[in-house]
Amino acid sequence: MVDSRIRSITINQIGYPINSKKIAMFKGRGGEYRVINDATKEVVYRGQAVDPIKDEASGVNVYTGDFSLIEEPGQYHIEQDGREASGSFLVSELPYHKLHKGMLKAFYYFRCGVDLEEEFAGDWHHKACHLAKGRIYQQPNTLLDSCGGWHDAGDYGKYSGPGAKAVADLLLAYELYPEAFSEPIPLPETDNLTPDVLIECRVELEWLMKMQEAVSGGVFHKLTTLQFPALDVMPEDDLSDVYFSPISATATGCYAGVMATAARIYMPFDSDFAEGCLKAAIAAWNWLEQNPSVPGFTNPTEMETGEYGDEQDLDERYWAAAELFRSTGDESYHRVFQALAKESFSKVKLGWADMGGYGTISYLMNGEEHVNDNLYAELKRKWLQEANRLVQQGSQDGYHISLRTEDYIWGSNMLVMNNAMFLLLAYVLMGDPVFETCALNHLHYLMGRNVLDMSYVTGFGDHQVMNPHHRPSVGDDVMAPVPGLVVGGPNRGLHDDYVREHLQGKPAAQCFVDHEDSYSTNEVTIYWNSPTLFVVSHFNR
Ligand code: G3I
Ligand code: 9MR
Ligand code: ZN
Repeated sequence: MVDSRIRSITINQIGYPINSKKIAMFKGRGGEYRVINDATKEVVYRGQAVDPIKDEASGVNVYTGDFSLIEEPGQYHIEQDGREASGSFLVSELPYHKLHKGMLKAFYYFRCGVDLEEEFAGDWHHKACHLAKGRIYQQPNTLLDSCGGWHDAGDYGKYSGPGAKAVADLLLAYELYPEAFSEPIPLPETDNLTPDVLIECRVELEWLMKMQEAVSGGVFHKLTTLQFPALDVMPEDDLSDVYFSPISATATGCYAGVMATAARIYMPFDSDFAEGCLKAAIAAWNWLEQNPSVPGFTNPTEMETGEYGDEQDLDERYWAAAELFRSTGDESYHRVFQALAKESFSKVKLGWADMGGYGTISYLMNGEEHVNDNLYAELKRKWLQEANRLVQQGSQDGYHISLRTEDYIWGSNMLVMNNAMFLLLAYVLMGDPVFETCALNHLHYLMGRNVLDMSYVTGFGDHQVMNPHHRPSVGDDVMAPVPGLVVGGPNRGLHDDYVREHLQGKPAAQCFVDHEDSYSTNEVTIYWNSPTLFVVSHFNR
């Protein structure tokens, strides 16, 4: 049952792994609390909520109650005299098993160009959408196949760079944590040989291949209608012409990066496909070499859909060089990578606009003995420095996450989950459990341990998002939204009319509303789901 009240004792609404730190947050007041076993109604633990932090981002005082001593699997809740009890949560070996499957299944729901059949999509089935050919914006008489892939978000646009970021997260999750994906979802194509995550990523990769201009190797920045359709339009009813926008260097760099990654990952499963990915990556790389300095993408005048503007393309080139080197061992990519590493752009970010972190981690994953050891040491030092900064930030935050007040921007939940992913990569490099614990705190925030007591994932948690800005969820006749979707989260910029009218003056972390009109706080995207799936994968093994 979904509860609409905001409770002041907040927890991860799914639960806690047995061997992890288990902490609840108490808003406004500390003191004695009790943990109750739901089944037996017995008090299994008494503790004190202590150490208040005056939390600027949330605008409240937050006390913590640590009940890590509970190690008996079960379903529990927390009570404190004089206020409403917390929600119920699970303590178990692998509490995020269902969440993990749901988050991977979410990508299936984002699929474009195929029937989502009832057998797999349940209540959220719908007919195939966006089957028509797309027009090249600069040559409107040329029509090309544009079918397939995933919708980007609550709209039906398909954007190359963000699509590549999402696939990169999933492939990295699979590369590091294959055991997390051992069980089929299942998907229509499940064959019990290829992991479902690779089946699902291939849907996007095959669409991305259609975004590459055959003659030049450059990649169209995006494929969208000129305007967004109305909010209640189902995908199969969105029949306006779609356009391939002009090529961009950022899209081409991302494409080269993700195709080179795929070439490596798919080789054991389908060598023809893997070789095709490598060819595609090299063709994109050649375009980049021939176009060393390109202005950032801006929407052509009549196009009002997402811009994904990004002036800096060196980070995408850096990622591409790293992946091409890693997948081929060819020193020429290594030389370019080393040269790009001297340029000034962030080497430690994982956003759709900032792909430098993917280049760095790819290089580090070669192992010290296979690369330039000075550069290896320098990049590793940078990674650890940033990870330590995040831990430090988390220790000062009322809800134990690494966002500062100014970080509550559009898609703040991407920062939450990117930072968690970043910390887990630091844990892979260093083995220091501090990074793992801090990463898990970010998942606890996402799943309800936050000032709004809100699970920011549809379909999961007892106080979950119910009204995302997501056209299929608005346009269908089903009460519940499509499950497994991560929404953008609090955005202090108040970037849409609904929040401008209702949330003036709120603290940053409270600038969120579960209303379908609030696209700047309550939309969903593939690249907010993807780092979350990475993080949940780590904890699902
Ligand atoms: O980076 C700056 C930061 O330096 C500054 O302090 C802060 C202050 O607001 O702004 C930051 O920039 C923000 C940027 O996202 C960061 O990624 C912008 O304000 C913010 O407007 C921008 O929002 C983007 C939004 O499109 C509007 O362009 C989101 O990241 C991006 O996820 C979102 O993407 C849309 C697509 O266009 C269309 N499809 C749906 C999708 C999700 O809403
Ligand atoms: O639905 C659109 C969403 O996907 C975008 O992220 C957002 C910002 O570009 O725009 C939304 O579309 C709105 C448009 O910008 C303004 N009029 C209302 C639209 C939502 O119904
Ligand atoms: Zn579609």
